[in-house]
Amino acid sequence: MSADTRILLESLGVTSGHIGGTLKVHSPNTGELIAEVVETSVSEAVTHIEAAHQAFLQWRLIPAPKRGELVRLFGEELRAHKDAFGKLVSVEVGKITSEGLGEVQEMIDICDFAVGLSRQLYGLTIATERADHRMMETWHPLGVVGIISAFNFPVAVWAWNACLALVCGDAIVWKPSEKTPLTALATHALFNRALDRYKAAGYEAPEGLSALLIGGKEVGEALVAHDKVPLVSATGSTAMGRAVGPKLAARFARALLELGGNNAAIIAPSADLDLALRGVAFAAMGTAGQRCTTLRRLFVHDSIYDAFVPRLKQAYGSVKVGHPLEEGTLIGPLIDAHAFQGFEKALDEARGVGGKVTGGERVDINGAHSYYVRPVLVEMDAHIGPVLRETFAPILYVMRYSDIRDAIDLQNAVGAGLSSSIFTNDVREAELFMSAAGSDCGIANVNIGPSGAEIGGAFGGEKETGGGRESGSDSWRAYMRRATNTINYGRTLPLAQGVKFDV
Ligand code: UN1
Repeated sequence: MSADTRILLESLGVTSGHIGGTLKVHSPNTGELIAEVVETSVSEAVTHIEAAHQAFLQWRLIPAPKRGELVRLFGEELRAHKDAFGKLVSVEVGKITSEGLGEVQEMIDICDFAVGLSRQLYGLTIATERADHRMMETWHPLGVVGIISAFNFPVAVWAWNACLALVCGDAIVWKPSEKTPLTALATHALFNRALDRYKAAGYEAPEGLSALLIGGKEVGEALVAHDKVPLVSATGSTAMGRAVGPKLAARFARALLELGGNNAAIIAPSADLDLALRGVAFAAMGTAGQRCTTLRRLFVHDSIYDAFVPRLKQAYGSVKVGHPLEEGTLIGPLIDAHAFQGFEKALDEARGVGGKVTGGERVDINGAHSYYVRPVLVEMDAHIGPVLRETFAPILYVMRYSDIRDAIDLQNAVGAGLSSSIFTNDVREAELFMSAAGSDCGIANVNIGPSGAEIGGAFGGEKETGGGRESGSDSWRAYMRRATNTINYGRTLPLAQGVKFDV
C-alpha cells in the first residue's frame, strides 16, 4: 500500500487487519494500485446479517432519543476528521477537494438531521367513528436495513440511510461499491469510535449493530436474499435495480431504489443567463459528470440559443481538468477505464446521429492508467440515440426548443425520472414546470441546476429511477413499520360500519 494512503487510513482509525486481501483498489487520480483489502465471504456476510438481526432485537427497545445520541457522537467524529476523510474520498473516487469535503459535510448534516428526528418520529391520532374510542398510529423499528451504495457518493449515501435507520431503531448492514472499500472502512472505523464513546458514557449498544460487507456481487446478493432483511436501500444503475427489485418483491421485502438519472434543464427566454451559465456548468461538469443528478440534457429556447450556447462553450473550454487535489482543478478523472469506454461509445453514437461535438478529448494528467477527459457539449438536432440514456460522464446534449410545452414533454420523454430544472423569470413557466402537468421527476428545481441537493428534502425519483425517497422530509418512514391502534375505553363494543353482532 502506498505510504500516503497508509497514513491517511491510520489517521482515520482503519486498522491493518483489513489490509492485505484480494480486493484491489486503484486511485482514479493516477491509476495506481493503492491498497488491497480483505473481502467478506458469503458465509461471513450471513453471519453478520444474523448478528445484526440479534442486535436489532435489543436496539429497538432503546428509546429513540437515546439512539440519537449515538448518531450525534458519530457526527462529532466526522467533524473532527473531516479534512482527512474528505481527502480519502478524493483519493479513492477522484473528487476535487471541495467536493470530497462536501461529501463528509453531507454526512455531518444528515447526522444532525437524524438526531433531531430521534425526538420526532411522530404518528397521528385519528378521529374515530365510535364513542369512547381512540385511534392512533405508532411507528416501530423495522429490522435489519441492507444498504447497497455506489462509488460516486461512496459514504454520504450510506450516511443518509444509516443515520435514519439507526435512530428509527434498525440495525444496518452495508455493501459499498467494490470500487470504494477504503472510504467504507474509514466510515466504519469512525462509527466504531462513536460506539465506544457511547458505551463509555453508559449507554447500551448491542454487538453487530452495524456491519460492513466488503466484496462483489455475491455479498450483495446474500443481503438481498436474506429473510431477516426487511428493507434494502440500493443506489446504483437501473440494471442493478432491475435485478434487485424483483428478488425483494418475491419475499415481500421493501425496496428503496435510487437508480439512474437522465436529468434535464430548460433555459427559457426570460432566464438570467449569467446565473443559468453557472448553474449549468456546475450541474453538468461537476464531479466529472458522475452524479446521479448530473445535468445531461439541455433545452435552450431558440431566441437565446445563439447568445447562450457560445458562452457555455467558452466555459467548457476554460474549465481546469486535473488532479483533483491540485488547487484550481474543477474536473477530476473518470472512475476507471470502463467509464472512459462508455464515454467514447456515447460520443461515437452521438456523432453517428448528427451530433456536433465540442470537447471530449482525453487529457494526459497522470499517464495511461488514469482517465481524464475534457467535458463535452454535443449539439443535437433531435432527441435521439445516446441522449435517451444515462452515460456516467461529463457529456451534455444541447437542443433547441420553441414551445415550453414541447420542452417539458421532451424532458419527460426518457426512462429515468430523478431530477430536473428550469431557468426562467416567468412565473407561469416556473409554476407549470412544477405542476402536475410539468416535470415528472422526483426533483424539480427553478433557477438552480438539477444536482447538488440538500439533505433536508426527500431525495429520489420516479419511473426507472426506482421510486424510493431517502434523506430528508418524511423519508424516515421507509425505515419503520406502522401500526394502527384502536383503543376502546368504554363499556360497550360498537362495531365499525354499524355492524351488529350480538351474541
Ligand atoms: C447521487 O449522485 O447518488 O444531489 C447522489 C446531489 C447530491 C447527492 C447525489 N446531494 O448531487
